[in-house]
Amino acid sequence: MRQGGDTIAAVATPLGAGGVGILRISGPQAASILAQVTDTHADELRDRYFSYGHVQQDGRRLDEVLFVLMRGPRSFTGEDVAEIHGHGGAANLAELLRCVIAAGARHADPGEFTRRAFENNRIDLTRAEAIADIVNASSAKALRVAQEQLAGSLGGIVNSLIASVVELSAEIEAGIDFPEDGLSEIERTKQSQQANDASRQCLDLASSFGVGRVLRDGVDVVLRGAVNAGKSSLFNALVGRERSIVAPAAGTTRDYVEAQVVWEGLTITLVDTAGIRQSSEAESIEGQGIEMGAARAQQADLELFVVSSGEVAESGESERVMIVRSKCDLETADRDAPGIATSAKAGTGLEDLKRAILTRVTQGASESAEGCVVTNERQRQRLEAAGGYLKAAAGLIDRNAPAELTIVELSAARNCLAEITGEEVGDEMLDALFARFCIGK
Ligand SMILES: Nc1nc2c(ncn2[C@@H]2O[C@H](COP(=O)(O)OP(=O)(O)O)[C@@H](O)[C@H]2O)c(=O)[nH]1
Ligand SMILES: [Mg+2]
Repeated sequence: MRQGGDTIAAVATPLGAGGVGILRISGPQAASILAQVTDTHADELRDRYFSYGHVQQDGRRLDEVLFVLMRGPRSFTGEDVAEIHGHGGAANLAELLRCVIAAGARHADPGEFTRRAFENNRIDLTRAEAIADIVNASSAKALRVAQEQLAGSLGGIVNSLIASVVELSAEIEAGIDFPEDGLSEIERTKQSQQANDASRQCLDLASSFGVGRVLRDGVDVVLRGAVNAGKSSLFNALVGRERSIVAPAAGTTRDYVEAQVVWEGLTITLVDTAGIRQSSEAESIEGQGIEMGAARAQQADLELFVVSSGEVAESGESERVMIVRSKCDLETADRDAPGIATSAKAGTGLEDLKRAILTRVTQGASESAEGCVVTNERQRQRLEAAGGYLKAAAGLIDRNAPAELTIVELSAARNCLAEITGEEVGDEMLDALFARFCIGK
């Protein structure tokens, strides 16, 4: 990532046909570049007022546009920010961007606008990450979690945890300076309780990652079972369209087919795999397909083991495996057999199956006491570490250990928490974090 200080530009809207496309410019030269490309006087540019005009290059009109200047520090990045609203369309926006680059801006790196907002203290790291999550949200629930995080719910909780740890440290530190006063049993109990409470809150938030991940990324559900069990038919019935080939000939689905559905606001990726059977040659295309399907099934959150009615399931229910009976419209169907009874042909049992899947994948997944969830592994890991240090600190207080030792644990906890909000964070980590943003964000 290059140093800030120069002026960056990028197309902020997706490249494709659209009514309006937006070009964003940020940096010390934003105003002068905007004035130059719109052939306006810099003093005519009023802060936060939209103007109508044209982008021109060498006296030639490129597009009819609306433009606005938002002077720093009251802007998204904290720098001067200009926006040019032109007509949508990849070719038009590319031409406008070329014109802005020719006027002195450079192409922005992925996430560079948001990174500047973070580095200029406009937003903390939890909110920067929430922006990426909002942009990428594929379901209503994922969007809600990201919006809450953008509103500062996680940042707020982490900041109050930091405040509580700092306060406790100060109190203990004061005890070092006046050791003759000694610490009463009551005070010690109170301090250890405070450390324990903070620890529990950290661990509670860390464990919300289970549900946070499910809400943000959705879950993978894979269909497995013998060839001809009716997996592809069930898959199509659940997806609601013909996505996977269904045929009476065994071995029709060669490797695996995926489709995304959104059920009750939750993104579910359904995966149809090749059936399980000993292929005549392990090296055959079908054999490879079966292996690919098995590998894909390994990564799934839940496996639907499909068994034709009238046949015996060769796999049992488990935490990861749900038995589903197919073809229940057939005469041979056994009503008392285990598993959820479905018929792709008659369309029966599908709602029961959906409900069972949703219950299973959200099982035990509760949001933290504050109703806030942690959505990425980085946050989870830092919270768990902070929780560990705080617990250790509480133990030291209980044992009346030297105050210096307790303070070491508390400051380690504080550093972990500060990494979540980005108060204390290395360049390398920021590079990795912003690299997952798209250009123009
Ligand atoms: N009667 C009946 N036949 C079904 C049903 N689902 C699938 N089949 C038939 O079973 C055969 C295998 O289906 P398919 O979905 O390709 O199974 P897969 O190999 O497990 O993917 C096909 O001939 C389907 O028409 C069902 O609900 N009822
Ligand atoms: Mg199939």
